Amino acid sequence: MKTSSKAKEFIDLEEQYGAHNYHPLPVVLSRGERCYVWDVDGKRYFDFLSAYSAVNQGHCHPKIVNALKEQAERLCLTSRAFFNDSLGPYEKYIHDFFGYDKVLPMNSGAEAVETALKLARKWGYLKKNIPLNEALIVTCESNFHGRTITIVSISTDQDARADYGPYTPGFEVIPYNDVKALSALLEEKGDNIAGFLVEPIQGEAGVYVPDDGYLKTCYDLCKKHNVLFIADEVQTGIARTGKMLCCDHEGVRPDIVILGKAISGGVLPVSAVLADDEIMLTIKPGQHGSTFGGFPLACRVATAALEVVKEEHLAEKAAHLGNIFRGEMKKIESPFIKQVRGKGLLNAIVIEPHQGKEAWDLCMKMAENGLLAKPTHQHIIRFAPPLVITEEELREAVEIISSSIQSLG
Ligand code: IF1
Repeated sequence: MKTSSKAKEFIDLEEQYGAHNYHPLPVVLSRGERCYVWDVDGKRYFDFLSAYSAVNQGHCHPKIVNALKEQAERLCLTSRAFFNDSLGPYEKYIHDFFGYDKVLPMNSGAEAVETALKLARKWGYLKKNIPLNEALIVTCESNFHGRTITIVSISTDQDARADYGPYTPGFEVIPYNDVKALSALLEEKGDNIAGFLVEPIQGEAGVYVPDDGYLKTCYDLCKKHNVLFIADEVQTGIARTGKMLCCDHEGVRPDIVILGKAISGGVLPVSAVLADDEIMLTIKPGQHGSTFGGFPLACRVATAALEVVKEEHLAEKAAHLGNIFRGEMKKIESPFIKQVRGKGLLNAIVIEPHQGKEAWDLCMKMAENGLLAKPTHQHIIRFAPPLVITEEELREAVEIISSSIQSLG
């Protein structure tokens, strides 16, 4: 893949003046529309990352962008020191949309996860009567919940956590997709356990889909031990996996739902924590917050973004197109493809390195051929296009993926 001198200028600027905490593909993007992005040289690509599933509604969706423009000209930020005429209507909209008593608005996904952890601890002390400072929260190996000190404290990924200690205590880590491990831990320490935090599908781990019934069984175990079931739907939520929430596939209604990314259609950093009164009202004024959390701009943008998901039937589309995508991927005969997995339009192929070529090489080849995707963990490539992609476009993209794989050797 050739990098133009124009592209190189931008890459060099980041290299020279930005922290080196990422290793991007050498593509410099400057415009986006629906499922496409264009680089600085005008070359068009299918976006099969969707900003890690933040852009489910497609790039620069006109309805969302208009909501942004209209509100930006009226009122952007008030802080929560005063009321404003965007937050209340948004909160009611979220209540009607997801069916929880209350929402606590934040900005990044990590902040929403932190909020859920705080809520679980508060609830643990105030409602479950766990002795003070003894509350435990259970998490899973290979999780990804964000980048704060507490969240990396529960990570099992050395890149994410090394040299950031001392780590936050009060967590237990068990294997993912292992009901017995959860059951045993609950039997042993259930009285002190406030919550179980889980991704319905592990994204960063490589789109690791648990066995059917896993979430439901975990939920039932949590209920048996009076433990909060906390779903991190930051990546799996908002129609990505073929249902509005991934937990909907198993009819599970989490006690706490964590949302981020696509709740704003990728237009602003917006996140949210949903819970019923018994849990949410344990946090009192002054006990949690954020300057931007629930700011008027975010409220209007997120409302528009959720309206788009409903109006354009994105959950149904994701379910339908996901089946087609996995079906087509499984038809490709190549020594490179070890496994195809996923749900809805959150998919991955596991690459078997072959003739010295690995996932990164395939991503470079696909970029050359007009499709962007990113490897995770060296041997896995995630495929998650915006949900507004049409079936025709999806089939065109499948052709690019297929011919790129064949041309690798
Ligand atoms: C990075 C991955 C995706 C998330 C879940 C919370 C957060 C995330 C389930 C935090 C964030 C990100 C962040 C981004 C890479 C990325 C990612 F590759 F690491 F796994 F999406 F697939 N819960 N995921 O997936 O949300 O604070 O970022 O808003 O950190 O490099 P955030």
